[in-house]
Amino acid sequence: MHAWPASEVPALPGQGRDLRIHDTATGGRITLDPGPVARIYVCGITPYDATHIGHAATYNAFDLVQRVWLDTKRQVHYVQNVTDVDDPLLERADRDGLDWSALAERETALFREDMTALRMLPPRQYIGAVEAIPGIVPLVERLRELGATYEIDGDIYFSVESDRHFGQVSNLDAASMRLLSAERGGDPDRPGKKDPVDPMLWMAAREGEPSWDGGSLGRGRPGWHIECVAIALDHFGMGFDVQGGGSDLIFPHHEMGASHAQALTGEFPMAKAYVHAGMVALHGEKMSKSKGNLVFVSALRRDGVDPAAIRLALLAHHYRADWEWTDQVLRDAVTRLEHWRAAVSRPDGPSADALVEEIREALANDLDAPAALDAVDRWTLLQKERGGTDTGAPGVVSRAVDALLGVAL
Ligand code: 5CA
Ligand code: ZN
Repeated sequence: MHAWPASEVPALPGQGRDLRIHDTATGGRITLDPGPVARIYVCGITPYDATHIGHAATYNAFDLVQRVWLDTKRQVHYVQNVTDVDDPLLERADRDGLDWSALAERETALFREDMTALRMLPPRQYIGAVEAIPGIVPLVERLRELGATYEIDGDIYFSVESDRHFGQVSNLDAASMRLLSAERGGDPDRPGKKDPVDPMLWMAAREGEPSWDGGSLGRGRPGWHIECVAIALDHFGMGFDVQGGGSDLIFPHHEMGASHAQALTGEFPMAKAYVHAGMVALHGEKMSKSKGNLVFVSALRRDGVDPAAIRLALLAHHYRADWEWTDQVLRDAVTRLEHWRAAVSRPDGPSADALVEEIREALANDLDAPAALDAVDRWTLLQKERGGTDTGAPGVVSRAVDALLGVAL
């Protein structure tokens, strides 16, 4: 599947800094030391509705990871999936009388437009679940050979018992796992399960639902977690740098994914850091397609909101915080954008050398974008109140804000 076009990332003077980031699995901050090519897998959308601000906030966090790495002169190998077949997508297509694949295609196309408008750097590979099926089948077969699976009425389940590191991503107790499994696509109450949270690897074909040839597995479709594992292992193998997504993916999705990979390879861990963005709410509740309390990026764009202002609204919140989208959040971002643009459109200004270092340090410090915005605000205020004589400064600020924060002034 094709991704979307990359915006230019201006090179900056001086040296970027290594990223210190919060890792969900260990609960602490780690300094990542990727090789010359940093590897990051970020879970993509399930395309049954348009990109909302919550999605955009999560992709913004991982876009910052990329930008910090690029600033250290590393290359970034970024892979993202799109869950273009899964229960919620089929249910929505059914409800609206649409063909499921046409719905997925339409919403994925809109997602690409939104990502482009927001200047999110594209993944090198953008892979759909459907196109990943030929790679998924042999992995499920291999897990079966290893004795890590069992069957209920033709559906193949993964036994979490088969990975001795199971539980080390989320560190949750059994009761919490069971609760979250029921909420997030699992079936803990199905009779015949060894462990209530065991997830499906391969679902036998259902009447009226799409299915694919699964070789020795029979016709069916893949489970959700094995989809991301197959794609990540295909491009990276084990021990890649970052597995990313929103905090609602910690359990079961990233826990199960890590266990699938660890059971398959006997290696640990799957990723060096498990990084999770907080949840954006609207009217007091998590913004979610299933609840329908959504603010769409495309709708804001249609209303004439500058995508750079949307991006600044996202950046004003620390990626790990849960926060609430309000009209005021957007108004503040629009005002900030106006101030910044006015400040960089003058022919000279106060020196920006220290500012570039401040932005770098803020982002390297667990992606502290709000601190980076404060630093730019301070330069902007100085520019407004006192000005300066450095003719290169406005250009440096503009390039730094573009390269490190993805905001075009
Ligand atoms: N296709 C799967 C991942 S393989 C999926 O979770 N799709 S999704 O469309 O539901 O979500 C896409 C990404 O947006 C995930 O990383 C999810 O954690 C994140 N996300 C969803 N809702 C919110 C929200 N309200 N705030 C922040 N991030 C969110
Ligand atoms: Zn995923």
